[in-house]
Amino acid sequence: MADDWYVEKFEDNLSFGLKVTKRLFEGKSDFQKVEIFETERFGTTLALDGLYQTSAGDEYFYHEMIAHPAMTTAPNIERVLVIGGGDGGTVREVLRYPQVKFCKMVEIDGLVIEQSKEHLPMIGTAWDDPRLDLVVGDGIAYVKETKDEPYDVIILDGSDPVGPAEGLFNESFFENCKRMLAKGGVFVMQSENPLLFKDVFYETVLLLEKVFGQADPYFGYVPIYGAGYWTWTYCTVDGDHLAIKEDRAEQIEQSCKWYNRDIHRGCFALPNEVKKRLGR
Ligand code: SPD
Repeated sequence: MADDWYVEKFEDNLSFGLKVTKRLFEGKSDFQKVEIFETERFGTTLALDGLYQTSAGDEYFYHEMIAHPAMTTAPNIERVLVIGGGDGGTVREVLRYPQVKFCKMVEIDGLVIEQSKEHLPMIGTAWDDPRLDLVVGDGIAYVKETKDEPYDVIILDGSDPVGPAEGLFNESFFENCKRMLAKGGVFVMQSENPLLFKDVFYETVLLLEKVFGQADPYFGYVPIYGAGYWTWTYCTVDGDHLAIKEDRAEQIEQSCKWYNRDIHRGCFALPNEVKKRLGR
């Protein structure tokens, strides 16, 4: 029997594939195709609409980096909002901080949550945390309509800007997130790969800069995302992405596989081509 490979194709001349040992789930929600399978290299893996999202073996590269630069620098971290993140990895990292009193997660696709709970329990280890308020709903509508108190940190853990995540890369959505931030608050989002999704990356960072006044992309590595090279962008109106609270960071980095204070200080360094295109 021929080997089973899951292949994400980026361009006519570039693709990324993993050898699959077992298909665990395949289904279609109201929003997207959800697939979970076992891979030899990275263990249980989630893909949405044919695009790799996360895997048991490499998820920490992504989840530690989307959470900790914001969580170690925001003046307060009592109230945190996570939009997306249906596999549970981002809220797991947020809820590692005892200072967090309330974390709301708004994920549009209940099927992703249900199947992640079933097949990816090693990623979503905080589902039962009493501080978590899990809502299956539209994050765009939530930030537009909510009368909730402001949040200290807002994290957008969306998928790529196609399908249900398209409206998450948009000015009015960013304006609503800004409005919901407490003083000194931080908004952070995954901002794609500057090599493979060049236009999305630059357009997103420039739009975030327009809305928040400060938008600092930072760089890391996620093995299952094509070329591996990945970014997140840190936005704040009146905060500072390098104002690391040493005690908070020291406490958290002990349980991290990737994030530490050296990574934090280094990851905001901009490659020359990025500096040039962003006019910095
Ligand atoms: N190209 C895939 C980008 C996916 C970003 N979100 C991943 C979700 C992990 N919690």
